[in-house]
Amino acid sequence: NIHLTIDNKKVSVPKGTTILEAAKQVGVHIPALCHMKMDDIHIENRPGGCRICSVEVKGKRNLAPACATNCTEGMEIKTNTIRVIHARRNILELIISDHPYECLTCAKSGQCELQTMAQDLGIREIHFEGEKSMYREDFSKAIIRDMDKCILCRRCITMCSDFQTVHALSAVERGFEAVVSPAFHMDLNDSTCTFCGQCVAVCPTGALSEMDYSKEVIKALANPEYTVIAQTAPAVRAALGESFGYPVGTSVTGQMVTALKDLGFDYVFDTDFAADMTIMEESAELLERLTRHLEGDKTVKLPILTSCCPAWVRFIEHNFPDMKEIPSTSRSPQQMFGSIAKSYFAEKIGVPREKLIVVSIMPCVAKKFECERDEFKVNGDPDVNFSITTRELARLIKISNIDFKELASSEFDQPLGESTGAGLIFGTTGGVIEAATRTAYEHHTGKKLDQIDFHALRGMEAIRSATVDFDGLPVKIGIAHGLGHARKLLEEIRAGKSEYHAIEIMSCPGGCIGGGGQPFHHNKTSILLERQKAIYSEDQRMKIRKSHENPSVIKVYEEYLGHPLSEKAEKLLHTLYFD
Ligand code: HC1
Ligand code: SF4
Repeated sequence: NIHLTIDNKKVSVPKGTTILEAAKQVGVHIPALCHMKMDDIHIENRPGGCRICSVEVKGKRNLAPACATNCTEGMEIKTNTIRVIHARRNILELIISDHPYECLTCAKSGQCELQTMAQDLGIREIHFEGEKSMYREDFSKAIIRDMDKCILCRRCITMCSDFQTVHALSAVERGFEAVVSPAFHMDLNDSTCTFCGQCVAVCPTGALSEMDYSKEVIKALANPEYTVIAQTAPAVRAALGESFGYPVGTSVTGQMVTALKDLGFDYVFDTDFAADMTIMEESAELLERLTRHLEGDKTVKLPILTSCCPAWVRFIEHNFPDMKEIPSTSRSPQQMFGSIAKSYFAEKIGVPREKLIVVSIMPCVAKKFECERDEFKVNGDPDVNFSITTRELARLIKISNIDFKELASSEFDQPLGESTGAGLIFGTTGGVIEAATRTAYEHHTGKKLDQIDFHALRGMEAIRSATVDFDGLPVKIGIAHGLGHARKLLEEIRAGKSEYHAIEIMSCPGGCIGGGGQPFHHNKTSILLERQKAIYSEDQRMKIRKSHENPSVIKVYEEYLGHPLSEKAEKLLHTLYFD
């Protein structure tokens, strides 16, 4: 171990520890802007670029960046001398001099790390003059890039390249013209971006934000010609409370439903209902492929891959176009919901589909892109009209002057609001495949599961695997969250080395609970773990915990679809990607 002092506090750390990490161990806070580290998902961004974390090292002429300087024996470090504070303030002023003063209207206001730091360091005037705006804004279907607000911290590049292996973003040009951008200054829409939103989730400023559809939703709600329906994704309820001061990991399902009713939605339904339908279809597909495989059919492709994550779908389309037959053809719950709402439910209440507006509340920004895909439109009318994020919903609630903390809880409307614990656990990594296992096991074996919780499928490890015994048939299951980890599993399949029968893939760290549209986690993976706990404990409390036991789902099959994989189900609930 190496021994040193930080602000006169003795500390002993292993070789290779940075000053920033060592300082944390003795409770010394060193401010940092570009640095980001998320241990549980093995992500680190330390370009040593912003220099805000500069500290004084005895005997050295220059200040040292704490995030990029390793501790050495006998070091004496001071983190808050006049010289350090002066340097930090100067650096921050220089950064701000090249940043627009739009705090009052910026989407990130109140959550912006640059704004917070300017307050913390007491910046009251800027002594430097920066360049005029030189970048155009880039509006994709899901994400807005406003590069005037970029501080070149490169956290987005780390997420996009290291974690997702998408490499849609990199730093181009030099000096004042330097900008983070897709190659050749392309728009995100034309790039290989998957719209996973992980760059948005870690951006310290308002340079990257979600495309905001709140105004469109407000207009629809105010128009008496429309019947407006909300569907809420599983992961939203586990994080929405954070925007209203609830402790992390508080499920606010009932209050969320009340808030949506107060906002004026005619029906408040649950995406979890459609997640149960997804399980009906996807588990039927899995069993069909497995049976044919066991019968020696060489044309059948295994493993089957879940396909409810739209960023993941876009990733496989771009990177593995030779593997078309592998993903499940089942649409995502968001899209199954839209399709059933605008057919079965529209017929039930006698409203023509053009007069029905479906709004989804999602933890995700890629869902905005998904509902605009041509596969999910009927004569140009999208099955889901608008998808808004958890953050946009929180803003809508605040705009409407609803006091969220004072709301009583209420129940989802019926029939598309009935759901099970299986639909709910979709919100966390491992949940989709656990839900599918609960149903596929019972359908395959004809036996009741004694133990519904498949602990072997849970956790936060990047790639996990387990073998589930289907009454003598060992079913091998793989799970990956993060597209870089998914890539590894796909390369195994391509090389003919995969032993899995079924694989769940989600793009975001932790699955949807870590989606790019959730309240900002400020790079704390502990927040994702708390949200995950909230999801599993709500599942425990649910009366029904298996998708095939959802009475409203059973009814839709009886009244409308027939059975999973029927002709009508194929038409309304399945799709083919890769077009
Ligand atoms: Fe998800 Fe899904 S779980 S993709 O993570 O399959 O967004 O929450 O709604 O569609 O149900 C997201 C969450 C969500 C879909 C479901
Ligand atoms: Fe990369 Fe995802 Fe951001 Fe697209 S949305 S640029 S894929 S991190």
